[in-house]
Amino acid sequence: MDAQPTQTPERAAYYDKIAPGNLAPLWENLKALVTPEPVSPCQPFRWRYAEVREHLMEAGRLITAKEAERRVLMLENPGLRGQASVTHSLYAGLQLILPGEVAPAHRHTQSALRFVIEGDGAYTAVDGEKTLMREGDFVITPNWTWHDHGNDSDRPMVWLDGLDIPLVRLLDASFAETWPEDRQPLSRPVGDSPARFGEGLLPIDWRPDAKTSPVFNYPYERSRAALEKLRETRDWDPCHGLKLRYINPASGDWAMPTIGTCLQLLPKGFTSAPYQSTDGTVYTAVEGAGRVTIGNETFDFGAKDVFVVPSWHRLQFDVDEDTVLFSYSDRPVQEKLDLWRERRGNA
Ligand code: 1HN
Repeated sequence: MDAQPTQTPERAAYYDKIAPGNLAPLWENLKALVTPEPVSPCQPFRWRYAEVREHLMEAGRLITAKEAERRVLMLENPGLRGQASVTHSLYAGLQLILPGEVAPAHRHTQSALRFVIEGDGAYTAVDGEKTLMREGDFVITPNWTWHDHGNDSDRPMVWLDGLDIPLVRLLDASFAETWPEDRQPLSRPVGDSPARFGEGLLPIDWRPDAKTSPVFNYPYERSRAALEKLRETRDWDPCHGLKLRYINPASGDWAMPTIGTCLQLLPKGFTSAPYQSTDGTVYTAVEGAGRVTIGNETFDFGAKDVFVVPSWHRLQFDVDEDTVLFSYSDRPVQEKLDLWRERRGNA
């Protein structure tokens, strides 16, 4: 099982002979293809927000949001440079919209999430409805929905974009269209979706026509309050502290079909038990500070920093303050394919 086949001159000559016919011997590749545990080219990495922010503000002087279509610095995994990938399946970027700017309307088959890092009051419009965004809000652009962003506030707005770009590329399923004008027409008032879908109620005859949650803004104020209330029970998970997943209220499933999103609280002084899972995960801290060990690398992090934990890398937190982490991964996809696994502690 462990030994690779022996290399011989005859075999090498044979491989050369069959190569022009687009043929290759499985037996020379089997061990690398079917590994006993996940082997990922992704590497652990942490981006310090203060450093990326400087580059982003410089980009703000180099190009407008309109010319760029989306003024984003991609967070590329150091093991996947040039592939617009933060993990093998997912993309991350930091997007800047300056006061008065518009990022013009388009739609695509890739699903997107926005997690607001800085600013207050810029909007995104999704299929005819605007939502205003504040720090810590988790906002969804479901696949194939028209979306444009604008900043009518007086401060720069920065958010973390998470998309399933590499996954859609793997499946060769990308379609995109642009709207003829910068802004799409609005057909519903601000607050319409939260009223219809975000209050534990649903319109009587409404049936979902898509897998993505019809709630497209999960305000931080409410998610944070939930965590704060739950801490009273001291029901800390040794690996996760207190961890909640964002759901689609119409199905109870993850809020997005391809990207799983969570918000968790680690109390001041908490050291987590080691944890591994097959879903490479992107994290950003909303509040707090501490250290994260990913595989055999330790990074310190503070609020607004972003870090990536590749598949099956041992993850451990050690925090100095109450720390709130937002995270996203491809876990919904892996679960549906019966591929997702986790390992808790050193078991
Ligand atoms: C996109 O549409 C947005 O709408 C952001 O803000 C990042 C990266 C790749 C492809 C489409 C957005 C994107 C994107």
